[in-house]
Amino acid sequence: MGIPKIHPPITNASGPLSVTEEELHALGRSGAGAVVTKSMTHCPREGNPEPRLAPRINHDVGSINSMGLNNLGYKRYAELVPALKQHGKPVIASVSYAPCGHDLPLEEQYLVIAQALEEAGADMLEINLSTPNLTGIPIATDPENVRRVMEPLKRAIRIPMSVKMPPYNNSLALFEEVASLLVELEVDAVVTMNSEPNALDIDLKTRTKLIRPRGGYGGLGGPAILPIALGEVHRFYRYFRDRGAEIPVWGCGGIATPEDAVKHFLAGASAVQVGTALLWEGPGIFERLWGGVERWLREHGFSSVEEIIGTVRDA
Ligand code: RRO
Repeated sequence: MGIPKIHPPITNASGPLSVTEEELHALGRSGAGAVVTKSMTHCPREGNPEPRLAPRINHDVGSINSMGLNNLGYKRYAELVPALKQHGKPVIASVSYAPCGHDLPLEEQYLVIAQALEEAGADMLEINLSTPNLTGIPIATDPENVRRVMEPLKRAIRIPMSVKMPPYNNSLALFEEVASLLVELEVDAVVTMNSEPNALDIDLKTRTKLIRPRGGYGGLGGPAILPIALGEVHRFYRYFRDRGAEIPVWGCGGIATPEDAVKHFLAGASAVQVGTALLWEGPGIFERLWGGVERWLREHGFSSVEEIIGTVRDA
């Protein structure tokens, strides 16, 4: 089964404003090309203690979060899917894992959730292998974990599945290992990147850390990570292209303006996701971003995003 058409090729990133029924319907009504749910787990979760989100850090360069997988639990999201599909755009269910009072192993939790959401009619699954906020070490930092989660899913699930990856900029050997595994596993798309793990910021007036969980460390998102995300997108794009693997790369990280989105497309993204800036601006952001991307394309003599994907030139 092919990937659903995402038009415009701009969606929310899983997490911000995508937890509750109301938030998901607001995304359905917005100019986003798809609705992506908050990462869901086997059990409903309240998430980490507050304060767990610093939405605007250090001159608005980004956000730091340690939400701790606050979500309604997969059964509730499965119930919501049919109504969300009424908005006429793909519903992408983000699937994750957290320990939850029983001993169902990691890969079985992913499988149970994925099967339920497929049955509920989700158009696609985004397998989140990269939350920084459980242990500080994203699951996909270990290629064995990627195999352990994805092999059973590939055997059982018929709808398309993307994988949401952490940044690999500080370990290119690990990147190669994981990228080759994703080719072998024939994933349907790669979403890169999740928030940059283990960031910290400080309020100078009170001399306190901005968030409480995990010693004040959380995932960094927003404009601060744009260049890192572009590096991740381009690296995956080239890796797949050079090996003839037709795996689309969806860019996520640091998009707050139409020009940021255009940079992601030039680096190789065929769709993009918006997290921190969605939090700042609300679901109206999708029309602003897409309007600006269309204007940029027109002004530069292009008639579609497809014409610019991966066309960045060497300096
Ligand atoms: O809920 C979170 O703490 C969280 C998740 Br699941 C994720 O994938 N990325 C992130 O920055 N926060």
